[in-house]
Amino acid sequence: MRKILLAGPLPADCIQMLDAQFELFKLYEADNRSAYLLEHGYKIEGLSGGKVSAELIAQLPNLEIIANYGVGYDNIDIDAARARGVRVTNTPNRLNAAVAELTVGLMVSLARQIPQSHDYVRTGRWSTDGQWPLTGQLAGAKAGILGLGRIGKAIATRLTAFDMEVAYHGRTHQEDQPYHYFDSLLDMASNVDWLVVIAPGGEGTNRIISRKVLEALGSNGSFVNIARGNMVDQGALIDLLTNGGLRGAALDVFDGEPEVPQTLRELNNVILSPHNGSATRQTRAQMSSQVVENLIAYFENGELLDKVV
Ligand code: NAP
Ligand code: 8YV
Repeated sequence: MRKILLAGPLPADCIQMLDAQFELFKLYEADNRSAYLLEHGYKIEGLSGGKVSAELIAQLPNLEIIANYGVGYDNIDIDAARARGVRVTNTPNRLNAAVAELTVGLMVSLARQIPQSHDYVRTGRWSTDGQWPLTGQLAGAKAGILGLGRIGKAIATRLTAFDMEVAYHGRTHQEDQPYHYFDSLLDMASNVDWLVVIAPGGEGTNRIISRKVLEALGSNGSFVNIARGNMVDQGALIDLLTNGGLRGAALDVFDGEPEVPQTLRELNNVILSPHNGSATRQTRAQMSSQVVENLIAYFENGELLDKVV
């Protein structure tokens, strides 16, 4: 049996499927990580789960493949994997609908103040304090998507169905797409009502949403991050949300999550979600199978179903 290291916990169904096919080594259960790696590291041929640093890869001399649980792979030192000839796979596509659905849900919640007005009814204030104030809406507004990839496109079709005008920014103008392309993120931010971030995290996009970009979105603008927390200047985001420089924000991801700054948690013009983009029973079951399928295909035929490198 091939030997697979679980560097971090995975969902129970994924572990169960892996356990039926491979011999598993659970690094996250080890009392002494270094001793565990000294004892078992040389046997390991595959890896899934957790953070995969260059240091960890160096401790696994026979590692051939990392099958990431997730489409984003900023948890893996890709350069170190590539340098060692270690292959990497991820879980694209099967989560597109779930992530796009949550994005739209957060946007509707922010525009229509659903959580706040829900509390208003629940706490009995409707009958004493009167009608809830008027809110904004999505229909008729302009959305700019940073990252019109697999998930970005699923978001775009949904926002179009909500009668929004959709534009996008990325490094490439995708001529086959019906949406307006901005070659500058700053220009896009100045021209839309909603800025939606769904490009990959990692070093290449660190703080790509700078204070300048958020200021360009402006006081009538709403910011949505469903990608990665490190992509945003979170301090600037909080400042602008606090002083009226932005209308609001809907956030599924945070810099330093699961810690979320108290000032952000206390604002009324935000909708906060605990990195739930793909977190439906159906999608997570699909992602679990995808991890296992990637490892089996590689070890049986040398095939990379969802190749990163
Ligand atoms: P994808 O298909 O690779 O799309 C990524 C898009 O981002 C592409 O359109 C790409 O276009 C653009 N992009 C890449 N680097 C860029 C840069 N430096 N500047 C501007 N645009 C850039 O990826 P996906 O499957 O849609 O997933 C996107 C990301 O969503 C993942 O990497 C992950 O971080 C995040 N995610 C979050 C959740 C959640 O639970 N919240 C769930 C799943 C995924 P160009 O190549 O033309 O630039
Ligand atoms: C997480 C995600 O991977 O796929 C991604 O990039 O952000 C999510 O689906 C998921 O939380 C698993 O940890």
